[in-house]
Amino acid sequence: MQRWKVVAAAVVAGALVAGCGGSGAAGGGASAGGDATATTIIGLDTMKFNPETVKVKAGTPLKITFRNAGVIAHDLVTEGGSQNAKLVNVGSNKSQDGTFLASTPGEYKILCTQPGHTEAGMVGKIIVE
Ligand SMILES: [Cu+2]
Repeated sequence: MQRWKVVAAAVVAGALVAGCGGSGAAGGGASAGGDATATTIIGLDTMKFNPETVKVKAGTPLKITFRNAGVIAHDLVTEGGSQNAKLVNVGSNKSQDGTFLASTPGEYKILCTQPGHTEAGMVGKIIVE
């Protein structure tokens, strides 16, 4: 039992390191108004996503790294894409990766589905061009 826990912790640590390397290499997520294929979105206890808007070209998979910079749990769920990110119950200072893909230009919602958060304004959008 103890041994299993150690192995599991090592796997998680490895995944985190790999995740950091991946997003660093892809970069570009923060470039002003540019198209992104990988981006990091921060969740805040002020019921905001930062950034609130992300752009991507139609048919281009968008890798989203969602990092919770708050104290309470947050989600990042996209809607309407042919592939949606569903990152739920991300704890304080944790991050999760997901992929959004849409082939039809338009605006797609990003929601935090924790109780009351969408209603409190914890929404964003992906503009598919
Ligand atoms: Cu939230």
